[in-house]
Amino acid sequence: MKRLSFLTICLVLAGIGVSGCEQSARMDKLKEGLRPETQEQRDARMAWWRDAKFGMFIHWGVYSVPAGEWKGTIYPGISEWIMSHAMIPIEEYETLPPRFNPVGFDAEQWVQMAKNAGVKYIVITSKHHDGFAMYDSKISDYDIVDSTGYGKDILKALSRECEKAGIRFCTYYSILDWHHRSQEPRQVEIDEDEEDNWEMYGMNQMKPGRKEDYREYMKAQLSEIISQYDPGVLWFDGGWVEWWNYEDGRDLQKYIRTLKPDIIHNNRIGIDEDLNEDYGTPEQDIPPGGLDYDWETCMTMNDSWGYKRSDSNWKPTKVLIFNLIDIASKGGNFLLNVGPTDKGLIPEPSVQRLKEMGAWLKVNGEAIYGTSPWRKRKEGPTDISFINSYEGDYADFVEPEYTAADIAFTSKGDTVYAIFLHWANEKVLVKSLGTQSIGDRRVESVSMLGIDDDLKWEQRRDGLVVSFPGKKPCKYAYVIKIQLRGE
Ligand code: H79
Repeated sequence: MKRLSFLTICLVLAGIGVSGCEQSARMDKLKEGLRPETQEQRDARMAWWRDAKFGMFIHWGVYSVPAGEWKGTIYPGISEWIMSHAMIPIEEYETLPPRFNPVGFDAEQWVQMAKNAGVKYIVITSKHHDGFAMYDSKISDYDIVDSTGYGKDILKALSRECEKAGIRFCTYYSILDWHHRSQEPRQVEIDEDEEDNWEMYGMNQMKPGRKEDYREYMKAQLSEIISQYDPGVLWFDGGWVEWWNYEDGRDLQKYIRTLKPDIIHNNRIGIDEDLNEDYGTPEQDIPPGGLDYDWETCMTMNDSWGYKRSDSNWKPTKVLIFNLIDIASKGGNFLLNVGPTDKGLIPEPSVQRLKEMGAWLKVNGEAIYGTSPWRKRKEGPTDISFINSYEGDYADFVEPEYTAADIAFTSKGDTVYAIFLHWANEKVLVKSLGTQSIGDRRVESVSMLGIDDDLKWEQRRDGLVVSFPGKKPCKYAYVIKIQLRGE
């Protein structure tokens, strides 16, 4: 007893709580870092984000005007990189803002659409790599209020609507900046056979002696963003350039934390390999086994982040819903992107998919929001992740042949959610819930989300046998909720 309490005290002093090595490694990093924060404080700060599970990314800027085309050429790749792909000089790119007039933009409508889709937070580009600010920046004229005919601050409108709707408003900010005069494209040999010459703009250069200037500029803009729109998350990007180093990342981190102590920021602030950032950001990818720290997969619905007129490679709704399930079963968040047009409209295929995801979540949200991975991530022969790594054209996509033996799991306290990837017409066997697998833990009740009456069941050694109801409560995937007896 004495030894146990001594151990407990040590753990508390070390600030690592109960769950071992990985926490301990993180705490060491935190102790070295700038935020003197215990695990409990961190948990409290991250709580809303961890529970949220599903967010909407919005890539909107003046690149929605060319929408992937420049001087009659459709450029391959993501549309918000058109300045890089078409190697557009700053002065030429500056002709875009006057042409940007999103008369169809309706903040209330966008936020209602997000709400109905079941997203809990929105991350919008306040400034992408092209350097154009989508809010009224006082320290620059290169923004939506000062250089477009439209002249209205869309971040202001959206942040207000989000607050009304109970959705967390968050902002993306690019460290890399193709417009700021401190930087210039890298002089690289142009390979005409390459689809894009990423390095020229993607790895741009800082002019000698100009970095301090730019760091001040970034800080001033971030201070405006934080004070005016109170973002829950700062989603950094583009900190991969050579001129941005660890110290710069740390300094910026300290700065934003001073302005808003409970702010959350992603791992692209430029302090990679260091765990003193809040979460990882796998892009267009779902890690096969999840990650042992907080993470969020960001993904496009077609192939481009910004609106691209020629891009019709839309993922089927089912793929998006399965991705959300897969991610939840691995303990991550899903940040799903939309790219509005230069008229301020969200493309119809995106609207349609969000609506269907919302309908699914209305019935099954309980198995996603606020859940944690269960002791088993999945059972059954077909890997739900198969479709996540599909890189072909979705017109040719053949979905794997799922059966009612294919199940993903999430959990909340003594409740287990078995998410079936296929409908069953009669009885199913959930092997992972047999006494052989979960020992003494007994099942107390079994129901299906969206169906009123409890289901018939029997817990055997080899599994939990459940009789499916006579009718489907929704499309795509079906959740059996299993209440285990508390300990
Ligand atoms: O905002 C969206 C994209 O515009 C941006 N991030 C998402 C959220 C982005 N997506 N892909 N990329 C950026 C790819 C960039 C790749 C490269 Fe590089 C940049 C190739 C060369 C420079 C970084 C450094 C990756 C490889 C070397």
